[in-house]
Amino acid sequence: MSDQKSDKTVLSRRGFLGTAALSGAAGLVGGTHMPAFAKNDKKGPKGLSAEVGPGDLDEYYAFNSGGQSGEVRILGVPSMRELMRIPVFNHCSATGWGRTNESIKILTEGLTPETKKYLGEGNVFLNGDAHHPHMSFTDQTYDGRYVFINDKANNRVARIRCDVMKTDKITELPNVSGVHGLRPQRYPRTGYVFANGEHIVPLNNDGSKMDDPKNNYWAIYTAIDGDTMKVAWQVQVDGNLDNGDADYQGKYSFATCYNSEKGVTVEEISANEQDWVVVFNIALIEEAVKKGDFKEMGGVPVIDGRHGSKYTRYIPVPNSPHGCNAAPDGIHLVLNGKLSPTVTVIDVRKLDDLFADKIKPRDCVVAEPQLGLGPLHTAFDGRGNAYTTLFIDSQMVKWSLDKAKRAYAGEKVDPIIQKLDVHYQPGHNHTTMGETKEADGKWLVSLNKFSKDRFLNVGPLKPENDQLIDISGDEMKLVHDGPSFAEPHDMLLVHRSKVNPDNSWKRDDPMWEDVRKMAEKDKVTLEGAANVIRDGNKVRVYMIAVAPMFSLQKFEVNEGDEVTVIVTNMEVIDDLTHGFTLEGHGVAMEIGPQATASITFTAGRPGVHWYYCQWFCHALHMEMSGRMLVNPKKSA
Ligand code: K7E
Ligand code: CUA
Repeated sequence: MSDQKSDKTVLSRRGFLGTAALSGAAGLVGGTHMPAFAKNDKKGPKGLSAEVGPGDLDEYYAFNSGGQSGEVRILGVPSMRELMRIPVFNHCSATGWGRTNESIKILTEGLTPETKKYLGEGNVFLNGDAHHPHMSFTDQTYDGRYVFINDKANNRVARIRCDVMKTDKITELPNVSGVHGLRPQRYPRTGYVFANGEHIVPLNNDGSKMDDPKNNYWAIYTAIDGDTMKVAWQVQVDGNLDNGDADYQGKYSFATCYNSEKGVTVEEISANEQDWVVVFNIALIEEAVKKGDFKEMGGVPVIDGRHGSKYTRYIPVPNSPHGCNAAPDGIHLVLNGKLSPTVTVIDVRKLDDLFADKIKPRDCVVAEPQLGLGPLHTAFDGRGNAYTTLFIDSQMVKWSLDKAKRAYAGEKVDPIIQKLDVHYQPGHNHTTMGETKEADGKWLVSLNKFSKDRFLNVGPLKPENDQLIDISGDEMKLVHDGPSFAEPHDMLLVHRSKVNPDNSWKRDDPMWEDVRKMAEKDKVTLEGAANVIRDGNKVRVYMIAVAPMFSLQKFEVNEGDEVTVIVTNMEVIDDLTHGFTLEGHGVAMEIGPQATASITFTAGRPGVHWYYCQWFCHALHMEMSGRMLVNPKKSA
């Protein structure tokens, strides 16, 4: 089944960059592989069914990144049904994310002083580029507390609370450009969230040292405290940082580098035949922070982790490696070669000796199988098999870790078990529970960057294609195509037993702490019937929502007033969400059962303006409305 001969083509730089990356030649981004399965066959080889009947529940939650859409999406697996969208770095018309006071606070409070100044008081970034959603761990497995995700576009890391499936903290990382790879600490718990700065920039990026990138530009590795979402420490490294992972022991974390050259053009960046993976020694770094062996920059400790540092090691890896994946055996780390047809396997048990300088960096390598063209990411089934995406070959390759090690040791054995065509050009892949010690080897999802001819034509912009593959048997079997909008880079697949969201908000939730304090000052309660408080030209309008009515069906303000509307949903029934939309003011928000939400705007338009509930809630939902009367300014 394996096809190693045809993979012997070692990627010449000219070949890859010239034909695939730059020109997008038809053979490389076009589908040269025919689908090797019956189109309507939804059963895997062992009979695992992707069919989830009406009313039946999926076995797994998938948390998909929304890429440049800036959000996170929840899917059910194996049905691949999209269940929910969680606004994170984006702006959401339905929920008012980016517009409500509660979301603006979350979107602004973690910004650096420079960014706050640049955006101006109360303004938020409207975009983000979300790549890597990962759940918090306790003792090497998912614990259902949080999902963390990076924003490459505006250098942020966000946290989603899994009890209500809403974002609750966003932190901008100082000193960093292009926050890309992100992974939580697996053991003893999260703990740290590790985030990679992909782009090299001057350390004091203030315009003073913009030339001579080789000497003046740096990449920064960040550890964020997952409990407080504050930066714990940063490490200055040589080269750049792409993807990362953490070990299963809580001792080391890792980041791949594809720009050891510190180039600033494609040619420069991909010049070297080898780049590296950086290994971070967590205990030594923590000690350095305690002892004060750092420079403080942007309010956080920055440790020198460049070559020669005792806090890091650099292990050479061919060639511009991308994905960085720790196997659930707790021993192996796979670095995906990208421009090299190989993946490099490291045994993390050798790292103690590496830091003690008893062995050389490459002595940590225990396998380097040649898999095919464009290996980007690897997932695991918990049975000793690995699954690597081949971007250029448009394939998923299943291979044996053990055989790869034996081949590296000189034995004549082929580690490749099977290659399966995927449609087309896969980036990340993910297996059920595959990044935990509870990897169960049931399903694999291939997140493909192109769909081409797989769906009805929707115009020049095509969906991506998230394909579901049954890996429960000896052979991988493709069972489902899943179109998705821009652009799931990564996914986490967690068993439903680990995730237990609430059906309703709790009235003492910290989300509306500020509004509660405001109500106390105004001597009203959020749960009280209806109050309009005037405070100079500021007006606070408190109301509750119970289907099919707002407790205020009319309120009056003056032109120019700054109006804050605070709505509390008093429903005790599951799934009874209300909304508040004010016509002609760009004002809309979601109010979930037992939640409070608030929104502030200027009453700039004299006249009658209706507000209404935009969340269908009742047979009289259309009638769930009221009027804001704005008195014109009296002319002097
Ligand atoms: Cu490979 Cu940002 Cu994880 Cu995209 S990265 S594919
Ligand atoms: Cu309340 Cu619709």
